[in-house]
Amino acid sequence: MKKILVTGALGQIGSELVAKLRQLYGADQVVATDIRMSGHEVTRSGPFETLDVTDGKAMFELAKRHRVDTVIHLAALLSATAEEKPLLAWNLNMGGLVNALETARELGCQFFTPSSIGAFGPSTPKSHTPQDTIQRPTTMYGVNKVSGELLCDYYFHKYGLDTRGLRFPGLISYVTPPGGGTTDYAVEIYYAAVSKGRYASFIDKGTFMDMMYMPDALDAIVQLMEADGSKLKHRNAFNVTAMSVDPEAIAASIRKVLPSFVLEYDVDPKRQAIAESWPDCIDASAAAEEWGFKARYDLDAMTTDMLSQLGSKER
Ligand code: AKB
Repeated sequence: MKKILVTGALGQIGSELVAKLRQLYGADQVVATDIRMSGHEVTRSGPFETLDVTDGKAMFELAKRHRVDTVIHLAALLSATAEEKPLLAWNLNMGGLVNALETARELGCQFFTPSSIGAFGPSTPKSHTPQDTIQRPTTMYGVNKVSGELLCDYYFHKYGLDTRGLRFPGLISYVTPPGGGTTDYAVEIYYAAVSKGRYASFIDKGTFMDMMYMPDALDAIVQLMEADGSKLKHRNAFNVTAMSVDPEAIAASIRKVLPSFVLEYDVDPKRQAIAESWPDCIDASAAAEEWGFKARYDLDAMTTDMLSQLGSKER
């Protein structure tokens, strides 16, 4: 039976991933950690400890005490915040990652950490971005993500550590809102549609980025972690996506359910510049070939579910 340590467990991915892993492997088998302690369900539904991922010794001792055999390292600053605080981002994103890799190496754990479409940059092919291509990102977040992909490859080649990872697109969910990301507009738009019937997007019309609904992202993590390692060629940076959308496409999908929804624009030049440096749509065929990745939700299926889940929260 797996014993899994999750960092960043109260974040957008972590809060839902911990619940899923506890369902799959048993509540006591998943040790959730985060720098903050909150009244979140994750802190009550199984073991929870506060952990600052920049403290490598604390991480190692916690992992050893709980006898974990898998480390899922999620704690990180997202793209917009990282651009505001580049040094903090370097220290947290890279320092946390190397501590998590060292913990996994010393304890012989399987390892997962997410990369992102942010690992690409303006010189990357924008459309159907291949799995293996130019990666010269111009954001601190992107620099962290490329370095992270390489570092995970290094730990695999040098130490035989079973490292795995996905390049996530924007993730959309109704459970825990993201914070500090460039793709956050695609989550805010649904909350605003339900609560106010209108939304002012900080990303401009015609700016396409990849997105994926959270249930697909969680399935992808579990599927990749359970995949036969001998079949993986791209261990640490699989392109995954479910749709390529701009704000107008999401609004049109919302209007199929809420016809009076109004989309306006209040473009944030900083986040717009980040978005423009990323691909329009990435190619996820390597993930499909090597471990069977397939997203279940397209834009309309995701919209229907998001609006009904948020609507029932609102009532
Ligand atoms: C962000 O916008 O920073 C993240 C990401 C795509 O990695 N959602």
